[in-house]
Amino acid sequence: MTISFSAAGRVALVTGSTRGIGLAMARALAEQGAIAVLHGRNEADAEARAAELRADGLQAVAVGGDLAEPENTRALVPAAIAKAGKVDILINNAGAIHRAELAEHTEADWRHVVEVNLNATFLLCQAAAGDMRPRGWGRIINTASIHSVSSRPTIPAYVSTKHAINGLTKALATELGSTGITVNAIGPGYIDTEFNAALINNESFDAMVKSRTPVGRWGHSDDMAGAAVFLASDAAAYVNGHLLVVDGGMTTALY
Ligand code: GCO
Repeated sequence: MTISFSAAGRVALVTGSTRGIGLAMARALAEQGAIAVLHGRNEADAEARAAELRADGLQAVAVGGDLAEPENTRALVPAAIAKAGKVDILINNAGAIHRAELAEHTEADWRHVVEVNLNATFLLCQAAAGDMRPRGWGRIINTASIHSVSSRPTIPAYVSTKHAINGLTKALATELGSTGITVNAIGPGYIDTEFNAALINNESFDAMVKSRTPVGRWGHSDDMAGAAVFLASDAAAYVNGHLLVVDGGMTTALY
């Protein structure tokens, strides 16, 4: 048997893929032969990134919509199918975070993070699985976090939703496994994207990340791409319900 990591002939919808981890994953899947469906809150931004991929000889189209609004979320898989014909691979990467101590963590902030990180993921899994099912093949990859298994102060909504993503991944993996659809999660460690600018610019946090991560540095978006290509491939057909932590060893290290 030849092991294949190819995504040729597949359509991969990656939410939140105008930059950072989502863009790195979408590009990597396109490099493996997939049609990448890029997504951003603003469709024009996603289209600009898609044009860059196409200029590099890759296949890419764009969809848009703020996933804080359920009607946008519900429209996303149909929009991807309209542009690319189907969805074989769904990567739920779009995420929100609110950093504030409990007393200042407003109900609106809590609900926004829950909507984008958890509710939208559920709705997209439901819609994409409905499209994958008749073909008997599908890959759903949810973006979890090291905070799916741990925590830190000031991000209660984020930590709660990331733990829930781990649960949702397992729940759907058990339900869909017999249909040819696998459901897994990737748990990034501390990655040096714009999303974490506030942490990167905080000298003591930056030093903590470097000293507590066995590989000695922040992760890069490209560090997440290999895990995505693997989980999206035929080679990962028997990997189901797994949380693949990609954190340079941070959650393993207790000094
Ligand atoms: C924060 C969070 C995240 C982490 C992520 C790791 O910014 O407060 O810790 O953004 O980088 O949870 O996956």
